[in-house]
Parts: sequence; C-alpha cells; structure tokens
Amino acid sequence: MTTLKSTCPRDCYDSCGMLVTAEPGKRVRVIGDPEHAVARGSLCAKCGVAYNGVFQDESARLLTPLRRTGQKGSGEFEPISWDLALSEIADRLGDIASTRGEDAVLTMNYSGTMSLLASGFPNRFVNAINASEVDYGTICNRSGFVALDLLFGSATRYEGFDPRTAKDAACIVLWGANPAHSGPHAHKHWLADSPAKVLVIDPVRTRTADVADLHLRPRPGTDAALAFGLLNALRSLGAFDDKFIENHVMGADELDALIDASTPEWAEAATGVPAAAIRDAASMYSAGPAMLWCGQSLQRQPQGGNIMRAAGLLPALTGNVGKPGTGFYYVNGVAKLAGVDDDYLEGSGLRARDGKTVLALELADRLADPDEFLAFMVWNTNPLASAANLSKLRDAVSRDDLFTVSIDLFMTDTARYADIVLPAASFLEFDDMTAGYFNLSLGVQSKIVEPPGEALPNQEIFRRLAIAMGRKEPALVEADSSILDALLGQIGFDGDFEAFRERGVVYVNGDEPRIAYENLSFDTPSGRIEVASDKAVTLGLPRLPHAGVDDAPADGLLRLLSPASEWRLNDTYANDPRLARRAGEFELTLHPDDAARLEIASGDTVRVSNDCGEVTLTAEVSDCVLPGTVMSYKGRWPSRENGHGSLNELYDGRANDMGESTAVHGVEVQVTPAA
Ligand SMILES: Nc1nc2c(c(=O)[nH]1)N[C@H]1C(S)=C(S)[C@@H](COP(=O)(O)OP(=O)(O)OC[C@H]3O[C@@H](n4cnc5c(=O)[nH]c(N)nc54)[C@H](O)[C@@H]3O)O[C@H]1N2
Ligand SMILES: Nc1nc2c(c(=O)[nH]1)N[C@H]1C(S)=C(S)[C@@H](COP(=O)(O)OP(=O)(O)OC[C@H]3O[C@@H](n4cnc5c(=O)[nH]c(N)nc54)[C@H](O)[C@@H]3O)O[C@H]1N2
Ligand SMILES: [Mo]
Repeated sequence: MTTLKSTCPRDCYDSCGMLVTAEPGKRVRVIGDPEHAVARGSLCAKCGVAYNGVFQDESARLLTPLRRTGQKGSGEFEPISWDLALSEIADRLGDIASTRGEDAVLTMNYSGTMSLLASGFPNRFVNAINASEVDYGTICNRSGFVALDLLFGSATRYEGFDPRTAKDAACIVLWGANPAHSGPHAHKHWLADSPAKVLVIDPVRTRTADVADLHLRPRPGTDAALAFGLLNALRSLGAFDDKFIENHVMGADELDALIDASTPEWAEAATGVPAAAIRDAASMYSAGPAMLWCGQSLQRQPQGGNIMRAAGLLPALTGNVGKPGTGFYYVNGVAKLAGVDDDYLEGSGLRARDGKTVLALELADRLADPDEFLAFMVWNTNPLASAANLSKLRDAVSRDDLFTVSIDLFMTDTARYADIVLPAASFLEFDDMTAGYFNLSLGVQSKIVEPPGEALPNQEIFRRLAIAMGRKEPALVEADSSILDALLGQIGFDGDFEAFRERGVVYVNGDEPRIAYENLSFDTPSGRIEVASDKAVTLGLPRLPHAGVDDAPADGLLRLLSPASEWRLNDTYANDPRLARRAGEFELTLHPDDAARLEIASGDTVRVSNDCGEVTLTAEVSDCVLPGTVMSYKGRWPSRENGHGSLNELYDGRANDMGESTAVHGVEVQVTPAA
C-alpha cells in the first residue's frame, strides 16, 4: 500500500490537499488530507465522489486514440494507434499551414485542469506552430480584471487579499460569490471560523447567504447603484478615510456629486434593497478592518465591468487597503505571485508571429467561417457544453472542412464532434504542481497509478505531437522532471520534487499572511488608486464608475442566472452517475409570484426560450430567487439531457461593457408551461 500527498487541480477557490492511496488490485482511494489547512481531512461532496468514481471508471474514460467513423456529433469512432493518430494530426496541420497559413489552426484550452504542466506546457506547442488561440478568459472573468486594473493597477491580476488575514477582519463582504458551492471549504472553514461579521450581497438566497449576518438582495445587474448607496451611507457615518484618499487616491472628489445623489432611499428604488439594510451594511463595513470578496458573477452582467469598478470604490474610499484584515479579492494569480515564469512554462519565446485571437463569445461565429479556420484543437475545456451560442457552435464544428482534435479524459460533447480524439491522463496519473487562486498555496500533484489504457498526460501528448511534426526545438520535448525542477527553483523551494511531495504544500510568504499592497504603491499610471481614470478613456470607457443599472426585463420576460452548481465543477462530473443523481432533474427555479402568473407549479415541465434558442426544464418554485428572476445551475452536457440542451442554448454571446467579456447573467427568457 502506498499513500502520497497530492492536490486537487480543479478550477475552484479551495485547492484542497489530498491523500491518494494505491493498493494492488484495488481502485486508488482519494481522501482529503487531514494535515492540509484547507481540506482538513475531507473532500467536497462532488470531488470525493467523482475522484473515487468516474475518474477511475475505465468504461467512462477514453482509453485509446479514436478516429471518427460516423457523422460529426454522432459519437461513432474506431480505436487507432498513437502513431497513426499523431501522424494524421501532424499531416493535416502541416498541410493547412503550408496551403492556408499557420493561423488557420485554432487552438482552445481553459481550466479543465489547473496543474501547471498540464495547463501550461501545451502552449509551447501552440506558440511554436504560431497557431491562433481562443481567448477563453472572456467567458469567465475578463471584465473584472479590466475594471480592477483601472482602479488598482494591473497587479490586481495576481494579487488580492490573502485569506489568512481574515483573522484581523471585523467584516467580510461576499459580493456575487457563492462559496457554499464554488469553494465549499472556504465556506465551511474559512468563513465559519472567521470572527468577522459576514455580509452577503446576492439576489439569490444561497447557502452562503444562510450563514451571513446580513444578506442584501439587489435585483441582478443593479449592484453599481447599491455600491453608490453604500458609499453615501459610509460617508454619512464618517467612514471615508480622508487622509488615505488625499495620499493614495486619484479623482475621488469627481465622485462627490454622484455620491451625494445616491442616498440609501434612491438606492432602494434602483436596486430593491431596503434603505435601512443599506445603512446597516454600511455600519458593518465601517466597524473595523473590512475585506471584500468580489465574486466572478458580479461581472457577468451587461454592465459587469462598471459594477466591479463601483464595488472596488468601497475599500478605496474607506482606506481598507494595505493593512491586516482589509483589502479586496477577485482571483489571486498565485503561480505568478510565487515567481513562476509563465514565459518559460508556456514558451512564449517560441512564437515567431502572432496568430489570430478569437474571443470566447465569438467562437461560434468565427469558427463557422471556412475562410478563417480549417483546424480546431481543444483540450482542458468542453465548449460544446459551456460556450455561448451553442446551436450555432454545433453547426460550426459540423463543417466537413474543419479538422477537429479533442483531448480529454471523457467522451464529452466536444469530443463527439472531433475527427480525432486523444485520451488524456488524469491528475492521479502524473506528477505535477498546482497553484491556488484564493489561498496563496502551491501544492504537489502526485502520480499514484498508471493511466488507464493508453491515456497520456497532456504534456506527453504535445511532446509526441511535436516530434511527429518534425519540430526540433528542445523546449518542445523538455521532460516533466526538468520542468518541475525549474519551477521549484523559480518559487525558491529548498529541495527537489521528492522533498516537495513530502511537504505537500507551500505558501507564498510562508506561514504569515501576506498583506496585499502593504507599501500602498499601485501600478496604475499615477501610482495611486485611480477612481477617475484617463486610461479608461483611452479604452473607450467612462472616466468614472457610474451608478447605472440594467433595465428590468421587458413585459413577461425573466432574467436567467446560471451560477455554479454544488454537484458539478463547470461541466466536469456531468458523467458521474452518482453525481448526476445528486444533481437531479435539470431545474429552473422561479419565484412563487411568477409561477402563479404563469400557472406553473413545482415539478411541471417548462419551455424556456428566447431568440437564441430553447430548452425544456423542470420547474421548482421557491422564493430563494427574486420575482422577475429565474435560476438554473450551469454544467449540463446537452447530449446527456435527452436533447434538453444546456443553458448556453439561450445565450447569444452578447458581450458586456468591459473587456468583451461574458454577460451570461444578463440573458432574458420567456418561460411557458410545456404543452
Ligand atoms: N451558462 C453559463 N455558462 C458558463 C458559465 C456560467 O456561469 N453560466 N460559466 C463559464 C465559466 S466561468 C467557465 S470557467 C467555463 C468553463 O467551461 P469548461 O472549460 O468547458 O468547463 P470544464 O468543466 O472546466 O471543462 C474542462 C474539461 O477538461 C477536461 N479535463 C480535465 N482534466 C484534464 C486533463 O488533464 N487533460 C485534458 N486534456 N482534459 C482535462 C474535463 O474532463 C472537461 O471535459 O464555462 C462558462 N460557461
Ligand atoms: N461547485 C462548483 N465550484 C466551482 C465551479 C462550478 O461550476 N461548481 N466553477 C468554478 C469557476 S470556473 C468559477 S468562475 C467560480 C465561480 O464561482 P462564484 O465566483 O461564486 O460565481 P457564481 O457561482 O457564478 O455566482 C455566485 C453568485 O453570484 C450571484 N449573482 C448573479 N448575478 C448577480 C448580480 O447581478 N449581483 C450579485 N450581487 N450577485 C449575483 C449568483 O446568484 C450566485 O449565487 O467557481 C468555481 N468553482
Ligand atoms: Mo470560470
């Protein structure tokens, strides 16, 4: 029996430490590491099931390379050898490059695994062949970065508060974040243990809201008005830090008139949150050091970029920056913060010329055009479930003249449309390193078992592909062990990979919380926090954040929210039978008032539609959503829903106000009882 420390590489706030145990003749056992500060001996309900379930189920895993035999999307394939698969891919990519140019090859990958080698190394190949790339950040969190960059500088891409500093906070605000689902250990331990009062701002009564001291429920897309209402109340309480503003903030006085006008009563009318609750929230936030967690859903609104900018004014104007127990958090870029050299890992120097960039939201339109792309290579993501404009995307990937390669652990909806499918190894099957995006942790990923069948780690697949294409650059075939040694050197770890495995996890700044922006220098053009931003103007954006809200949906339409499910990690785990049972019916939650008006009861089948598409769901009537709003969790594979599709049938890919980023929570739908 062998037990090793490892780390969960999913796109999740937690980055749990795990113990993986192999015994001859048995499945590997995967549990939470009792010594790991986040996991504390347990995995979350979904990963605990899937890692001991579908991830080790050879009947669900892809075991050999496959070549398509039926129509695209039919899921009919025949096994072929690695040699054949790689030489076919190499030939096709080579032909396309020589006849149509290298940029006719479009590559796409995202956060399906976040371990550094499996996510970073394949980009060396992408760069070396000068391929085009999908900028997938736009489907998740780009506009939040643009907004926080304007305010606090580009370091916000890497650094928000260190969760360990919560011990010094009097108040923690969770705004548009639901860690009860999206970071279950942060919810269960970090939030529960913190002495701070908890303020949750979310239109939905989530399980995170259930444990809050105060829950504000703005109508979706009205958070900027709420932010200004809070600022008005904070200023009345004397909570603005005039000295901090004078020394470290640019342009605050330009907001005076807007803050004057944004009384809590005005904000109540704009957002639906009672004025008294806004005042209470302001007193909570001003009672001592306060931390602000801006969730990724805060910016998935048509005006989501402005909302992030407005929310960021709270710490800026109250001086809740640079001291223990303060600050803001969005996404921490821990690898970068720890010293990992992205350019080395991803081989940016191997690129001789730029390819094209395709924003995630325009994927369907751009891929439909045969004059642009003739090959599509996809790994670490499942766009045929998660991307916008799904029915158009299905048509695009059905093109006969498009050569599609999918690399995954499973026969996903995306793999079904591929010409060649390659089987990837899971995190149990190769050594690697992970970096968190909430906790400032770097963890080991340990190989505990051989991959099933002929599956290979992403890195090995791309090494072999480089060789099949006759590439000579040493960086394209660098061994994992050599890269891991280099990464350990970059983060300053004192020891080799075996010593790192033994340790399991290391933290940026060691045992002490890192105080973000402690020296109060910001890498904005002025070096201060820029409330008023000339840079924004050069980007075609307003100089100042504003208090505008989205219009309420027109007659009869309802606004659809599609946040993270407790039983899925994005679309991952949809094919685990036990988790599919837990997730249950594909439900749409609607408020009792709307249900009464539409004559819909819990359990009814409803048609949810708009100009973009339609899906058939099961109604659940509950006042956990607001009137005028409906909710359904993301993460369904259309192929597994008897043709009921995914919520992304309903999102046409319209971008929001900053960074051409997702506005998926701005989707409006009609709901009717299904005949
Ligand atoms: N309606 C709606 N749509 C959304 C969202 C929403 O809120 N609402 N959220 C958006 C967001 S935030 C995101 S991030 C995207 C995510 O959407 P996706 O990127 O499609 O989601 P994942 O489930 O992370 O898909 C990862 C895939 O990677 C595979 N994988 C895992 N490990 C490995 C590996 O080691 N190698 C290889 N080759 N493959 C591996 C998994 O099996 C899985 O099929 O969805 C977006 N779509
Ligand atoms: N279990 C699980 N964990 C996950 C994921 C998953 O799919 N499942 N996905 C991972 C990924 S890729 C990401 S990006 C993160 C996302 O995780 P989070 O950052 O927590 O974001 P979401 O779950 O999309 O939404 C959080 C909350 O925002 C609320 N919200 C929606 N619209 C508004 C609004 O207009 N105003 C306010 N104030 N709130 C609003 C929603 O009701 C929801 O409760 O989670 C990661 N972790
Ligand atoms: Mo995401």
